[in-house]
Amino acid sequence: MPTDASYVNDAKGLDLPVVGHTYSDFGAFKAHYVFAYNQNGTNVTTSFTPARLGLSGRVYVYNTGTGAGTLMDAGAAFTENIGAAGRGSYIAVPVGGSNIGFLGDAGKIASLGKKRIGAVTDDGTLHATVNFASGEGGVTLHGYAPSAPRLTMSRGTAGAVFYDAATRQFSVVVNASADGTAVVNLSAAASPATWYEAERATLSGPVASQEWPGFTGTGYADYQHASADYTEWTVTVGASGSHTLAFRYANGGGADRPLSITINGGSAANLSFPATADWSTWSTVTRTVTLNAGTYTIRATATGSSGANIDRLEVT
Ligand SMILES: [Ca+2]
Repeated sequence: MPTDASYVNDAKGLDLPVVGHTYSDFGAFKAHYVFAYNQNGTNVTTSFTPARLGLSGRVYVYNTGTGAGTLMDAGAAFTENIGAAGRGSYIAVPVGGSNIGFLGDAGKIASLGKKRIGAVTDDGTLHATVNFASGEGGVTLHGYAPSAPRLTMSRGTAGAVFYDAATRQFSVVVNASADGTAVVNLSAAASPATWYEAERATLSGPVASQEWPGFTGTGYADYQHASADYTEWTVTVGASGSHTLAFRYANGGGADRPLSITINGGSAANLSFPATADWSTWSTVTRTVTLNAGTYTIRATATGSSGANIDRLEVT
């Protein structure tokens, strides 16, 4: 069923992809499935606001086609380019006190369908009941965690938990107990590093792109010009002292593509972004700075050569 927002768009004749929506209801925990397709081939951007689906607080939005996900506030708009003939399929789940964004069965489109996932609660630990068919083998569960998750089993058994620190996604294979169910308990420590995706920063010149895979969030900043183009983040520093600015990037251009870094418009200093093997190989360069607690704007400006593809800024 289309959301109210897409009915409104149709009624106004606006050129926006239709967004459909359904959900799996576990009481306080609801997993929302969002479907977008390009109705008329001219507008390629889909957008929805998780709060308007009924979510609040932190949410994790996962693209079931690309496997990319982004942690965001429910009140913000999730926007993604789905291409001229595109379709987009997303799962949006709440991220509660456990810090886990639980996406359910990695092998199912309705990954938190009630036939597979019987219950989900989050009381600081996320508890999920997994239902198995008679004689069924292992089921792969997956989701978001800001750091390697802790897993215990109340019923059934589990293999090793795989955690990818670059994407902040985990997966684990669980097996049923004799009663045909498994109950997993998951939690994760909040990460000391805060991520700021480039595609959600202020882009003056660079465009948000998704052409090359391996990015986090919903894309990266693709610089267009050899000078003046900039990406500007607003970041919050909690404690005064030495901090690391880590820029994740890809540079398949074969040579260094330095960017000029300024903080609050202060003195500029170039930072090297050396070539990576290709445009889908991502690396990180860092700069150490001393900052007092507070809010800062950090700008990365093209200085004589088009910039690398910038995925995100991490501040620790
Ligand atoms: Ca990104």
